[in-house]
Amino acid sequence: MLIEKFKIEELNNELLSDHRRKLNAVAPLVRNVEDVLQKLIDFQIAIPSWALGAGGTRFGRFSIGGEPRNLEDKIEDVGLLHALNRSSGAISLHIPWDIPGNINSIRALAAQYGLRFDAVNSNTFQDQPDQQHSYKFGSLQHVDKAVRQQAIDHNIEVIRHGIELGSESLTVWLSDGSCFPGQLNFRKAFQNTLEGLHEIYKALPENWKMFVEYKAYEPNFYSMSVGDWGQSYLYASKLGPKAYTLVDLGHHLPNANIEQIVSLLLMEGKLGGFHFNDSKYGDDDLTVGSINPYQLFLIFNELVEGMDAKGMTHATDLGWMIDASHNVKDPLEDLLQSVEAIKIAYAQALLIDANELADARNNNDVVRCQEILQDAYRTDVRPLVAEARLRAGGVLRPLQVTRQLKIREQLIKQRGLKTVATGL
Ligand code: PSV
Ligand code: MN
Repeated sequence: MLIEKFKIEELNNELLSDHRRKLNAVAPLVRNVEDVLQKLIDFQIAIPSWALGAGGTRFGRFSIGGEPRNLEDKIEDVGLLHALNRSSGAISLHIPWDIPGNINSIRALAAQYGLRFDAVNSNTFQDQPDQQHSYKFGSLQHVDKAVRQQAIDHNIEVIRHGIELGSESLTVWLSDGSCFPGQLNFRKAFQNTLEGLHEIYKALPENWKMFVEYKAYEPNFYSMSVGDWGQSYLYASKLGPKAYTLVDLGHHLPNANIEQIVSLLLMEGKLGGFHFNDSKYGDDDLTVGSINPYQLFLIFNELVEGMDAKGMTHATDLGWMIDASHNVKDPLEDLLQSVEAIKIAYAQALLIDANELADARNNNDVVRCQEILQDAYRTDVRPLVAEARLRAGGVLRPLQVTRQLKIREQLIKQRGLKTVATGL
């Protein structure tokens, strides 16, 4: 579904005076407002191809209607998000959920919407109908070499698809681990996994990165073979300079200090990418910023500070992606909310004066440290985010427009009520 340029202008015009009033209130408070706006314009967050349909739990799944029926529909949905917010300019594919059929037409379609292909993701956590060996007891960690080889071959196949699409990174998330004590020799599982990752690493093109994603638990509940950032860091370090740790916000044990993890990984040059979501208990895959927006801001504070310390480019030197599921919300609306929450946290982090904070720290002025952070966090930066969107050609209020234009109703008309998208 394409939204005409004139329509966007028309919708914005109605809201312009209200927007200007709000922007004029906040802009003078910001030191480097033009710089902040440019950084916001540049910052793009990839949308995963598996997050465009209704999600579910093991207890059930409730369709929302008009869900994408194929990869083309998914690209169209991300194109729509990007037209509205100008911040979702990339799509990340999960193989084999979304194997591109005709590569040229898929690439052309994405280009038409101004989208690029972000990291490709492999899947050795489910058995596919035509698969020879089962991953029931793991993939790269498996005691049987044939299973390990199958998982290696699959990852290399995913890289091949990625090359065709123009992706430049592979994300490997392994569900490998054990459910019961005694089931696994931890050392052997680690060594097998490392060996397999090495084989995959060797197949990476020169300019590619490999992201090793960790997760504390689920589907294995006693141990995970890439269970935390320490293990991921160990693999990434042993693999070489193209391997990095990927942080998925929902993959930690309760109360983990994710901002500290981020800071240290950045310091070591081993932070590769992000999967944004939010959670109350675990890997809840909730809308970014819906539960703990302050934590998100603190994470962005470390990201901005850590990237600046290394002279990195915020928009392009790390992989930014949403990884969420939508059980009760319309996925398109949910994703718009997530992107907005990320941009707000990023904008707030950009407000912090690093020198002022350093000074307060050096004087052990704990109170001032907190004030500096919370001043930024409590600044209403939404008009800045909206202004960046406006300048980039998007709409001032994406959510409102989605409803005004009756997007879901139109998709249901176009695709039908009972469509099911591939994914979990
Ligand atoms: C695993 O929970 C994960 O976060 C990985 O990134 C997978 O690729 C994705 O979710 C699958 O939904
Ligand atoms: Mn993830």
